[in-house]
Amino acid sequence: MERTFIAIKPDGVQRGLVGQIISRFETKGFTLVGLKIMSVSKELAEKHYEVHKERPFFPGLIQFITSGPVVAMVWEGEGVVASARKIIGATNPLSAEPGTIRGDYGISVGRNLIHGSDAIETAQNEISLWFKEEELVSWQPTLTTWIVE
Ligand code: DAT
Ligand code: MG
Repeated sequence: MERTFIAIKPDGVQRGLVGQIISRFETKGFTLVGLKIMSVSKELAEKHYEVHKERPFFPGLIQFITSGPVVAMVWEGEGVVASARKIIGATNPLSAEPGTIRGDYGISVGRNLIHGSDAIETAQNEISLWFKEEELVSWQPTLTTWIVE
């Protein structure tokens, strides 16, 4: 089953939005299979954002993501990678549609609340970077037949 990596960034945690953000994925019908709050090391942050290492915003991005607790999650379900990106909204919260997480809660690209994997392969790499296999729980919610035909 398809899985994606989602992280609530330090601004989302500090602003007390963890519950509301988790709710968006839960009520959509996706299944939470991994969850932890953690301090992010510089090494993990740099690996996670490696594709952006030449960009001018990279140092600020690493500083920000390591500046406070992050809530790391793995969500599962059909089409979850692309759907989660839609739920999250555009990278710049000012361009993100109302109804998306970034569209509803943010105004600044450097404080955009949440990360979501951008493709299935990226998701697999990010999940193995952030979680050990034994930290993930495969389970079948009893509600499934009411959500998936
Ligand atoms: P996304 O998080 O939507 O996948 P991305 O992968 O292009 O966006 O960039 C990763 C993060 O880097 C993004 O969430 C916020 C930061 N970022 C991106 N572009 C930026 C910019 N022009 N200025 C400042 N920060 C930026
Ligand atoms: Mg990205």
